Amino acid sequence: MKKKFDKKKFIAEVKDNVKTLYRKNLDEATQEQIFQAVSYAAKDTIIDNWLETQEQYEKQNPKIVYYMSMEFLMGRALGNNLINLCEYDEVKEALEEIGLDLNVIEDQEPDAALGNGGLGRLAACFLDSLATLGYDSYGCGIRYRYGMFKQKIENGYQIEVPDNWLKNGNPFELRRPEYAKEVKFGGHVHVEYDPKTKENKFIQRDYQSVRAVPYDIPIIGYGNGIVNTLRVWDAEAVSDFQLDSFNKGDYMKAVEEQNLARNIVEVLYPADEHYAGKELRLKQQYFFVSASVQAAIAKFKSRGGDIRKFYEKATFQLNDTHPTVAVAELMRILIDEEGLGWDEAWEVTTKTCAYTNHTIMAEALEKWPIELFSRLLPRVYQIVEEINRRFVEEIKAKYPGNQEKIRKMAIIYDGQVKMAHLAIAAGYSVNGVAALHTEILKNQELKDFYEMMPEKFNNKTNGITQRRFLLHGNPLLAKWVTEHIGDEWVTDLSKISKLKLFADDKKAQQEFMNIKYQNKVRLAKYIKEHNGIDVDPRSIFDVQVKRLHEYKRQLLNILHVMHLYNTIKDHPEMKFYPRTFIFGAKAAAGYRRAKQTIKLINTVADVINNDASIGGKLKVVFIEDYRVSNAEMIFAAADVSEQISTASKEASGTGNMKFMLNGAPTLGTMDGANVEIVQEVGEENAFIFGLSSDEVINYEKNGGYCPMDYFNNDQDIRRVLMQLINGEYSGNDSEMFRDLYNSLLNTQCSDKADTYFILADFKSYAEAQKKVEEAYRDEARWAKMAMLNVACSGKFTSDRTIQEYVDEIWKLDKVTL
Ligand code: 26W
Repeated sequence: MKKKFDKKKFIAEVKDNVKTLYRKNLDEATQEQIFQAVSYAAKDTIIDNWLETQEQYEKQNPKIVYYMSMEFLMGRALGNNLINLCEYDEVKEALEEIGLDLNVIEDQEPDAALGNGGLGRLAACFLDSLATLGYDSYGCGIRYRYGMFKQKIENGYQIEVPDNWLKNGNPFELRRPEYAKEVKFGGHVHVEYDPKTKENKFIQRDYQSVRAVPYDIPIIGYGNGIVNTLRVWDAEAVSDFQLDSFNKGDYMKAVEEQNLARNIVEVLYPADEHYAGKELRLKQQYFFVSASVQAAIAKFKSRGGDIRKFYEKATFQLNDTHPTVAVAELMRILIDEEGLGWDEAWEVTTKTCAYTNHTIMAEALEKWPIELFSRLLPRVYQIVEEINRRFVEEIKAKYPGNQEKIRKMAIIYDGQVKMAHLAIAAGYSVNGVAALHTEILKNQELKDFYEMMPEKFNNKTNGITQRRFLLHGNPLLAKWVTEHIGDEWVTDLSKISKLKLFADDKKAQQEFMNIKYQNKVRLAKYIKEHNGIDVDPRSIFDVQVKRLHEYKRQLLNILHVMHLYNTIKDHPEMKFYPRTFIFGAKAAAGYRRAKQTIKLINTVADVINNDASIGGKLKVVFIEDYRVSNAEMIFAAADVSEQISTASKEASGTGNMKFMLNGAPTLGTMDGANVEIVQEVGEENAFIFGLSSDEVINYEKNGGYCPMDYFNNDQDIRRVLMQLINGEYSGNDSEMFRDLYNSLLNTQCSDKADTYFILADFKSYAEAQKKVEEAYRDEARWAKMAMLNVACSGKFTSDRTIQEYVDEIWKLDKVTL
């Protein structure tokens, strides 16, 4: 099945591509042009497999999952595609022969950053696993012209720079205009009685349209010849062709539709866990959802299915509430276009849609004002109203006379359309993303829904793909693992537990630590090039990389660094193992406290890194523009994984799993998937601290938390807090960090201060950090601990997660080529 790699042919193709694309010979081409040429050469093989896969799918007609997501954080494609084609080493060698370095070529590729953080990267890992496991699936999303902004740090502050990722063209995508769909906005609904069917017809009039044009991106299964599709929709104006027909002469409308099309896919909203109710965002949601639902139905019908049995061949997984309008759009098409009755349509819809919740943060919940929703989507709104009317009837039947239940559970209430309620009412499955998170959903956040329909609720603990985050990102360790236990771990990560046999082996420990050291050298070089800072690869690399958010508590980390610095200055004679604290994080552009925290990290870094008196014992580095491509290198080089969110707030986390897979023990709270990581690796191989989620929830419910007590009673805390406002880190500007100070400490005991319990957890965090240092001093102990983290990471592959989704939710058929 798999064709043997033909080196000569590949080299010839690369040369040919450079010629046809750029009218150049190889030696005249830039590295970027060579990247394009190499990618097109790889695409050649991919297209063959893609054709063959889709042919098989047509023949076998398996059930398809449509993974609907506003975000797909794919990162770079070339290296990963070569890995999954099992041609990485061959291509590397071929390129070397003509004097080219694959690493340099890979570095030319911009990240496909069509996502913010965890939710978007999870979607990308899921696609990789779906293809590798052999399931017919589509990722459905938006082809944003501008992805996640690029972050520059100027004078310690974050500056957002537009991410023009398509500037040089995307060699892997395929434009498919023959599958374009029309999506309608606005206007009003005209009701017409049809004497033939004796039923009303609902016709949208005076609307504006855009043409949704799909771009297909190949998703390559590992070593199995399967190529699935990520379908991202671009928007084009329809008016070009409509002007010639019934819209003739409506010039203003044509121009408006041009603008609508231009705006709709322009940019990814760079806000993570924060809902802002922007009209354009709702347009984006309906745009890609409507096009995707239309495409799914078209495919189903082309395979000769009876629309009343749509759910037997298709399922929609809603990645958070962002695509939830799919519920109403499917109803609309089934009723208005396919002629089904309400009950028939509802049966299909509720057997098709399933919803994943990714956060309990209240500010992330999507609620659309009725006015906006009904103006933009008049027919869809009618349908949501009817869904709500019937749902409220159900609530009434179940809880007679209980107005409180209606207030808390209705889909439309207080002038708003609540998307989570719609997703739960219409979905056949509601899942959380880690065991603790799902329990919190069932017992707190979604308690009423759980009580009413417990059968819908289930947990699917997140996972990550070991192909990208070990095989590609950490080639040295990947090779070492394979040498010791064979290569089955690449497609069956449970096999990595075989490494446990080597945990006490001195030679294995040394080799393992040596690989970590080399990865640290690689990162140190990157830091030198990008930050101009010298860091010692022999120091402990303590890493926190993730979106900047108060609940993730980067502030706790940097306050502790300030405390360590105080301690070193006070006790220069004290033994202290050299430490490098590494941060990487983007802040939402309008999130002031998050941006202040970045500034604080950078000013603290400036002071500490330039203080010769501490003899380089402590370094602080803020890595600019944290993203998938540099993440791969950062995980590989980490000694310590900072997972320090306020317990109960981090739904799962997935970075925690990437660190573990790369041999960095967790320093963390009992939050999200950390709980399960500790279960797998054992408490003795992690550093756990802080309030439990029950304690946090109890404080939140009943009050009684007083951050001022900590300020009063703990000198170390008082000292670092005073340093926020005494100019120590701000060139004597006592106002620069005043907001941060105030956020932790109102002058009275106040429920509004320190909402994320930083002061409550400070001491136990500092103690856990001491234990890290102690453990690291004992080289054999540390090596064993780090190796056991790798060995116990088997559960956290997205292959396991996807298999659970398949078995318990989607019920897909497995396809083999
Ligand atoms: C409407 C604005 C908005 C944007 C993004 C609200 C919420 C989001 C996401 C749900 C935020 C997110 O990425 N959540 C993360 O999802 C990961 C994958 O399940 C989890 O591992 C993280 O814990 C969770 O924060």
